Amino acid sequence: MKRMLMAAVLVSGFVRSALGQVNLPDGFEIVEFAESDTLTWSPRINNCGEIVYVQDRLENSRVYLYDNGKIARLTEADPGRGVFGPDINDAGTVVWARGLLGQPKTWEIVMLANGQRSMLGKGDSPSINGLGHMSWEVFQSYDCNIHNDIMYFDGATVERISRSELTDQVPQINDDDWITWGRQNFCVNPWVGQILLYSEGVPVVLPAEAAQAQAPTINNLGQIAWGTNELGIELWQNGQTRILAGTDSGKNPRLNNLGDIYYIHFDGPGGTLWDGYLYRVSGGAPTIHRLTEDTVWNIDGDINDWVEVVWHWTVGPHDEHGGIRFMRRIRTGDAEFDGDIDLVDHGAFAACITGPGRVDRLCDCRFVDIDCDGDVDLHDFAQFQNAFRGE
Ligand SMILES: [Ca+2]
Ligand SMILES: [Ca+2]
Ligand SMILES: [Ca+2]
Ligand SMILES: [Ca+2]
Repeated sequence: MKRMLMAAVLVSGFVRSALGQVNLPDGFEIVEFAESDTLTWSPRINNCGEIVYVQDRLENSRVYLYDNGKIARLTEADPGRGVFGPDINDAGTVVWARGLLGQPKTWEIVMLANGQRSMLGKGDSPSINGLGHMSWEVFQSYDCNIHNDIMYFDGATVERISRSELTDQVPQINDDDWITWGRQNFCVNPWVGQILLYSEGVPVVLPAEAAQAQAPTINNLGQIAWGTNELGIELWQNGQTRILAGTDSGKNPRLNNLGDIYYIHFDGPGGTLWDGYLYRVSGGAPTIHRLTEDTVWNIDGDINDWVEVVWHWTVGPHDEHGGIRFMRRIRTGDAEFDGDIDLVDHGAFAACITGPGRVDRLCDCRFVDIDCDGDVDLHDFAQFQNAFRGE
């Protein structure tokens, strides 16, 4: 039996702010959900458009799953013990950490797969790949650095792949079980940071121009990108590192498997506002799209292979009011986004028909749920027919 609790079906509202210099890619729109007074954070998205995120302050936080307009709560409130850092893969397996606020020795990894929950051991900051393999960190001790072991889970056993006297954190894994993470030294001033890659049994340091490399992201092309404090986004591939032109002082990048990157950048008067940006290569020549320009902070997020981007926003650094923004594909009946609505799309539509009534995990069929009510039925077909051009 599924243990998730269903929340009310959401009514998504369009972003209301005037977005002056915003330059969304063609065929996308931004919707908002999960607005709250008590923190909404840490969204991750898979290729089915499913989004996991955390809501509420850490001591009382819970994991939620957004799927094509519906929100389900995956964890119950457990006063004093929070959840954080969720991730989700295309199979719908969700993983997160839970534990007591400020007591990292209590933190442990929880996996939810096919309605079954399991505990995988101590740790936090889990990252899951398409095979259900994972990486995470395990707190050991701290001085001026936070000593974390970096772990690899192959679906059956957990193995430690790194231990250092520096600050190793936030490992990310791709489908080839390559694991990358940042290693900082905060015992020197200014601090310094390196990016590591574990792909052949021993961690190696990747060449970086930046002295303060941090927070890497990895994809299935074997690309690794990270933020720097001074240079913009650096991208490593096949032994070479280069700086991505135009991403000056961009931070916290997230790669999809096409090489597109969501990142954030300090904008606005006095450098007081963060905005979300998309560095896109899948549309042809690299283009930079500014996704937001308003008076709130648009911060960390994630991107999938449909170039859909999710991130969280907050009123400001000391304000817990905020929510999730989701840049999704506009639904026109074009099922594979090649710019037309033809017999190929007609075939996709026919294969996706569900009849009336919400269906979970529509996945790629969500794109022909044209009226966004969770099914693919005759109402959607009527809209499809109006748009159909034949050929
Ligand atoms: Ca098409
Ligand atoms: Ca076509
Ligand atoms: Ca319907
Ligand atoms: Ca529908």
